[in-house]
Amino acid sequence: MRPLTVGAAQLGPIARYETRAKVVERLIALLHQGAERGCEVVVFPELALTTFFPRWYFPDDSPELLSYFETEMPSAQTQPLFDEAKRLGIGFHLGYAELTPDGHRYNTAILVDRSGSLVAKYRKVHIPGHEEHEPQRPFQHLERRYFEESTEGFSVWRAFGGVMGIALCNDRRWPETYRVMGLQGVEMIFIGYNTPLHYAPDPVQDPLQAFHNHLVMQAGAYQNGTWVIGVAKGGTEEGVESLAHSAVIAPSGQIVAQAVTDGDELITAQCDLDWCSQYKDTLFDFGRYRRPETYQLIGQQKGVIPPP
Ligand code: CDT
Repeated sequence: MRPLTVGAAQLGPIARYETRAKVVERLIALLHQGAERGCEVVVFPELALTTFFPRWYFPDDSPELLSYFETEMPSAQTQPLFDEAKRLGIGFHLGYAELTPDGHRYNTAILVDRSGSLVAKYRKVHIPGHEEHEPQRPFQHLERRYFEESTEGFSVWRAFGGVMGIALCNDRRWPETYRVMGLQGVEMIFIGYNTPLHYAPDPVQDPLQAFHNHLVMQAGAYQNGTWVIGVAKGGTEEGVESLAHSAVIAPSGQIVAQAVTDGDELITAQCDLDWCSQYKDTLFDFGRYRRPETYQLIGQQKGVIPPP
């Protein structure tokens, strides 16, 4: 047994003008619940410090747009979270909007260990949505305007007694995300998400959001023999309904804990990292059964090229 007690700290809505201080108070309250339940790591969602601002169009130099980005981590406003986590001896995963000193903007997540040291930084690879203002939509999804696609790809890190990986929201829908980490021996993947229930390009998908959410994460977990911790910012935020359904998923693909509200809620599970090898060493023994020479198109080709 290599047990790791994990808390998935789902967040309810964050209002447009809610201060960082107020949000950090909410995160610390969830950390305290985590401490009471013996958590070693608490997982906060994507863009956990602010409202999901890509729903609005802002000109590039808008002060409000810039106000949603962090220029340092920790900052004066987020330091209390780092301090309290360290005092409690709990590690955490946190998603936020990052503005680098040379002006690059990424949708980022970090992993901090139980001693308060930064273990990992991940910048979102798959950026969904659109680049230009589309006023015919009930709300925007302008991630592609506000964030660059990271070229750094998917890494894994040794932490918490295992091999940890990070992906963010839309990344979870792509099998390559899990497989690239699977090939590096990942044992637990943290995935924060903000998923509006309404998908303007094809609203027929709206009632399937919860199904698709679990479908992709359960498949990714099972096919790579890894734990997946999916954590939402859910509920109705500034009039936009977003998916909750945070879940802890075992290497078998089974959901072992699931949120039952769409607000701030901590779900916990004791995750045996040794469970991974039961899949990695049998049905999904990559070294024995994979046929990469037959998959070359995956690494070489981006879009679909049907036969003539
Ligand atoms: N945050 C994020 O990546 N959300 C997307 C919405 C897709 S629709 C533009 C998701 O895949 O859940």
